[in-house]
Amino acid sequence: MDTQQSSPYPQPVFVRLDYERLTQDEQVARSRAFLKVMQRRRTVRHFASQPVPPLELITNAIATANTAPSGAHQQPWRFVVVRDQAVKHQIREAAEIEERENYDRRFPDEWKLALARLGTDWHKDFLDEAPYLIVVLQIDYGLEPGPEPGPTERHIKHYYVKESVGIAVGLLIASLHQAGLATVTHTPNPMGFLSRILGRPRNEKPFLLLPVGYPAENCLVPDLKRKTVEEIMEIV
Ligand code: IYR
Repeated sequence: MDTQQSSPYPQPVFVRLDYERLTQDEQVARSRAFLKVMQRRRTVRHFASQPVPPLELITNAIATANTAPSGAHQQPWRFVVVRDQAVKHQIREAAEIEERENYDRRFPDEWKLALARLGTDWHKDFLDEAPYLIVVLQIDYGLEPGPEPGPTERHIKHYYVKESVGIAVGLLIASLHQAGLATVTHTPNPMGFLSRILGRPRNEKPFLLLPVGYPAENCLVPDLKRKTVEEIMEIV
């Protein structure tokens, strides 16, 4: 029997890989240059409100995030760019309510101890100050419209949603950084208020909030050191 004919699944379609083989010297040069750029990335919590970076930098970074591998190529992500001052302020007010609760009541001492060297607290001025807030949402399941709205809609299961969105956010941050922009990965949990303020559909869940902009003048960052590659890498 011809199994290909009888498969209940669609046949895959293949195209030739677009790939350019580099010389080893070129590989090493590019690899070192990228490392050098990325080693200068720092999480920034103080932004200049002006100038506003060109929107194309944000669009290109989101297009770069969209190149991430994802479970079954379902690309279970959505990026909402907030640049409206009033909406940013609404987000700040709602985030600070949650963060105040977190720092005052919800975080155990152990967590506050771990955070101490970052110098963070419930105040989130950066949500007003950063010219852009990128709200990253995970799409937990696809929604295919049925013949009529409501219960006839079909749910399509998505796979490895958190892993896929996490990888996409890594690429997003790398793109913004190499374009000369600063970010902070902010998760003012619980983040349901973002769905409400931004009117997101029920299959989208906030994953994180990424304020983006130029660092404030004389911006300070915590004096942190990274682990060395020897500490994190093992060769077997
Ligand atoms: N989301 C809180 C607390 C916080 C938690 C972790 I883990 C951090 O690495 C940094 C902060 C806040 O943004 O303050």
